[in-house]
Amino acid sequence: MSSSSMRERRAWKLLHDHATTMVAAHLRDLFATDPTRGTRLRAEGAGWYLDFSKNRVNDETLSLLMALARESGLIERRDEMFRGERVNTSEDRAALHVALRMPVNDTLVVEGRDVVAEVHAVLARMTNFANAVRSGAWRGHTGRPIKNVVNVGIGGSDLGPVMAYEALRAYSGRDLTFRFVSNVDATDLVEALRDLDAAETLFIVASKTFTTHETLTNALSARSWLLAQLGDERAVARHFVAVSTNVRAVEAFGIDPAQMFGFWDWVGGRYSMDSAIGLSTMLAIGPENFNELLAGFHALDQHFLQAPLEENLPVLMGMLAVWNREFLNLPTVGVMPYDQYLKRLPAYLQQLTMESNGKHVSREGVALDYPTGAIYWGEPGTNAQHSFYQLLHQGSTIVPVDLIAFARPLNPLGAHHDFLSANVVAQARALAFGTTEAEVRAEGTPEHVVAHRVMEGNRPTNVLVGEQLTPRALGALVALYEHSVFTQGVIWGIDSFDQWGVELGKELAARIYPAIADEAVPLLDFDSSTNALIARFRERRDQGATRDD
Ligand code: G6Q
Repeated sequence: MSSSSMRERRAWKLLHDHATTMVAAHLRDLFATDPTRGTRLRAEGAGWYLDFSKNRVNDETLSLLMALARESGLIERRDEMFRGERVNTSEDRAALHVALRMPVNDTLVVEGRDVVAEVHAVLARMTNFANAVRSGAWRGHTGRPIKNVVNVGIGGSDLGPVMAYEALRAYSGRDLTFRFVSNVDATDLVEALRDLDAAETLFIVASKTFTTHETLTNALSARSWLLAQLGDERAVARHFVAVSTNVRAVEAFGIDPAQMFGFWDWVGGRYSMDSAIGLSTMLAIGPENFNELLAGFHALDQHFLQAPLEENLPVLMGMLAVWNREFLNLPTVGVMPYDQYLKRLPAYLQQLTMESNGKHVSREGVALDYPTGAIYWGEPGTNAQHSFYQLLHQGSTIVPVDLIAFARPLNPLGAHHDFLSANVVAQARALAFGTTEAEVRAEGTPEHVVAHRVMEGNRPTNVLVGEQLTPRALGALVALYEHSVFTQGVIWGIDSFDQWGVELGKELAARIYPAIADEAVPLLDFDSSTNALIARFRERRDQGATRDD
């Protein structure tokens, strides 16, 4: 296994030379010279079908990419992660999210503890609690059953829960209302609570560290809102539960540790939706469906472990992402789910991909001389087609796109689904093949419009097709991206599991807060722009009318 810089590896050098010919290759020619391409360059696993034939690669590219994966130690690093070794080097901890979905009869002993047993002990507590709330056995302080669940958390303690709730809404108990509050902007909390009755509302305070400023601020305000309505401190016990690794801070907040659902330092925030952070998901879809979600994650984990690299979905997607970023110099990736229930998936994947691989030094802390994580973004199709796809088809920046779709709808209605599917297929084709000048002319296009209608094509896509959006399919899809992100991180030689870049902003906000909140704080000792902005907020915060005036 190699710890050398990516560009020093033999396979990288071969790819570099090879890329000089491939940058000129057009997908039209690649398809024309190989009629079997569309049925060869595809792979399947854990219920997902991946068509990667519309990437700007040929067989040599793929075999060199797999050589780079091997030379970079992908197999060894993958196995280290699955064994629970401390692959998160800068934080000196394991990244063992795969243990969160191991079946109950499995065993994984890490540093003397069977983590699978610990995971299932928490799952059993979550199950009891979810059943009690869903059946109405769990009563609020005034004796009424819970009708509303509000998850208070941010980042990894919010994006997974909200994405999963939206994605699996069709499986959720429709008699429960779910809200997700993350932003420290009071609007988020105020709007989430305005039509709720505290006597029927349960708050889940989800925070791994239980020190996150936004979450604690929101949780305290939620507590005040509850007490203002119910007027009794004892109500907190029936209306607040916590999901955390920090039992002391949970206790200090006033939540009984008996109502805390734990997890472990080896679960990273953005890898935690299948831990107790998924409590809101379990409350929404029920324990059986939650188990199905976990089974989907696990099935993809097994595929990642067992499938040959050449047929391995996350390895293929990860290596193609490296190819696009490093060799074709394409800086962003669009993720377009053709399923309305997946509308929050792009936001979820933004965190997963960019917080994991947006790094500038190697695992050893050495500055990298090549670009790493691409910028991920997206919106659900078909809406996106009517907004920014113009740039995808004819803009000067080429964006590789992941198109995600299902063969069967959850809401069959007339011709909707076939039309939706037709759009996925059409977009992949249009992006790859475009329209030539000759084709445009042949359609009788007026001469002055011809150039405007020409589409260069040669835009890479991955098309992912699942059978139907089930909890199992969602779990497998998320695990697919997790392991694709891991694969890319291994090639780049970075720590995909830390997030030091988020820290500076947090520290500065804590330092600036008193200067804005308290006129008595005299000194503004930042740069002149920061000082002037602070002064502006200070001066203006108490002037003018507010909504309550
Ligand atoms: C995720 C990050 C980050 C984290 C939030 C919330 O990988 O670490 O998004 O999830 O900052 O942290 P807490 O769960 O500790 O409140």
